Amino acid sequence: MSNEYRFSFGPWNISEGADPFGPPVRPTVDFADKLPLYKELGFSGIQLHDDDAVPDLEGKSAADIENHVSELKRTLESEGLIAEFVAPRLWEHPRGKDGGFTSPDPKDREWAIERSKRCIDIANMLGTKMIVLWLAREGTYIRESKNAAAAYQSVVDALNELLDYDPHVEIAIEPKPNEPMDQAYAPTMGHAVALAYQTQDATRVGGLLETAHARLAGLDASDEMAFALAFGKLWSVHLNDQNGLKYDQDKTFGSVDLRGAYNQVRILELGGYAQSGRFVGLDVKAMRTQKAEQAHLHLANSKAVFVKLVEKVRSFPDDLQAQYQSDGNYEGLEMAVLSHLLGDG
Ligand code: XUL
Ligand code: MN
Repeated sequence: MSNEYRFSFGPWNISEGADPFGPPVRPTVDFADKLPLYKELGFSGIQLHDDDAVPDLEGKSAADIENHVSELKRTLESEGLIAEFVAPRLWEHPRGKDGGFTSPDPKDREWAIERSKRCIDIANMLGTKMIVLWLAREGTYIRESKNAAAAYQSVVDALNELLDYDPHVEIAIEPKPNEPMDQAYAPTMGHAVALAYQTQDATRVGGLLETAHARLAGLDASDEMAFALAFGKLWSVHLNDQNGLKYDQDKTFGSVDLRGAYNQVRILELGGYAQSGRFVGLDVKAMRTQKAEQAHLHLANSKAVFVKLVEKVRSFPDDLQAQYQSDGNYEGLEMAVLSHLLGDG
């Protein structure tokens, strides 16, 4: 089994730099023009939303969708790219404005399930079993707007319907505690894994852990990964970084908390993640100040930091750790880790 990691990112990670306070500052890069960058930067996997794969998805017939996806499959193959997963972008559609699966309106709930089934079809056509559910608007702006207990059951019902629809589908839940909602129903990996175990086939529901989302929940990303790993449920990651309990920033991996990044890599190493064949996904944004020609460096840099940290983890002397542990000398262990990261030992 290989010791090597495979890397992926999504086309939205090369963006025009718009934020809630200002419009785009870089020209749009066409989807087709993003694809050659993957190989150039050493990425073999592509993460897709359903409407990244099929633009204007809602207006297309089943036949149109099939034609579009088979052409995309050929294009991805010619670029040497593997589709890691497809994710239904439920949060941008008016029907999903109060959450799809947990909307008080049964028509919205039906729409969310149908759209997710189309997403499974697209994933299958692209040769991947995995869909990712970031339950973006499944939550509340005000507590009184929903019955939270009933809402959790709606999520489980929806998961069951999707598991029924395709006996091979694997569903990875991406937890996030807030943004766009004040309070989300799946804020942590604990919630994602608990939901998985409530479904009719827990073996086919897992999680995707994003660094920034864990940080926003006030949690340690490596512990969140470890929790999923302990139950065989870490099916993907969105590595990035985050400065404090603020808006979701999607910064370059390791750029804020290098020690935290080291610990995420360490836990992936200890959990045999490379050998599992799962992708190391990035979910990073270029700074708005970045020029168009350099608006891919955040991807190259995140991957480079990851690869360097793999070396750091692999070269940390295990016997030293065992010795500090048995001496109960965690101050010593801490300094050994810091020295190692600083290149002194
Ligand atoms: C949202 C987020 C999304 C998902 C993919 O914060 O992380 O990019 O990862 O839709
Ligand atoms: Mn993400």
